[in-house]
Amino acid sequence: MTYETDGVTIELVQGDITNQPDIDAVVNAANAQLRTGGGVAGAIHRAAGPGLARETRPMAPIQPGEAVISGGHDLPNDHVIHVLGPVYGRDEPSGELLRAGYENALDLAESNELTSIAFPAISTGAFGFPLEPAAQIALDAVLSRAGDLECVRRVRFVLFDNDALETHRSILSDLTE
Ligand code: AR6
Repeated sequence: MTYETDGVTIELVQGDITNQPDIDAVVNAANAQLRTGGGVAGAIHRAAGPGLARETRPMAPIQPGEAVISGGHDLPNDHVIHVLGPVYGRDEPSGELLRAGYENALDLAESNELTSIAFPAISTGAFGFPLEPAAQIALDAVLSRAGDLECVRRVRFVLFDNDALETHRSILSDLTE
């Protein structure tokens, strides 16, 4: 599914965040130490190679809602934007922190003059944020920011399974009707 607003195309796809070769920056659902881990962080660090952790070590730790940018190393992307999402039920207010993560990632893409960015569903795995409210926050954050974006022209959500894709699809339809 694609949706265009203010010259920005929002794309929803099912796939793997490490296999998005046509995108300038992929977003990592990071841990505070910016190390490898499970889920997205494990996949990104495996695909990027050890140079990624070497580069990110001096930038750690980061706080919930914060974003930092690195090179893409062996990934097909020039950059990785590392976002620490909130742990649901621990980092409060979790909705505001999740929104800040998306906004800060978009700001970093803008300040680095990138034209495309791909997000996974931050915090919805190990960090336990329920998928529906997380998708609502993520999509609303991007839709609300679209009018302010000058460089970013494509925002892709890469959803790991069909359930996550369908949830995002239905929420994007509701938000834009
Ligand atoms: N591509 C796209 N989406 C994926 C992929 C992938 N390769 N792998 C998993 N997902 P998570 P979090 C989905 O746990 O909740 C790590 O251990 C997954 O189905 O990666 O922010 C870090 O080290 C889920 O919907 O991120 C942190 O400690 C979503 O991506 C912690 O987990 C996010 O799942 C971060 O937890």
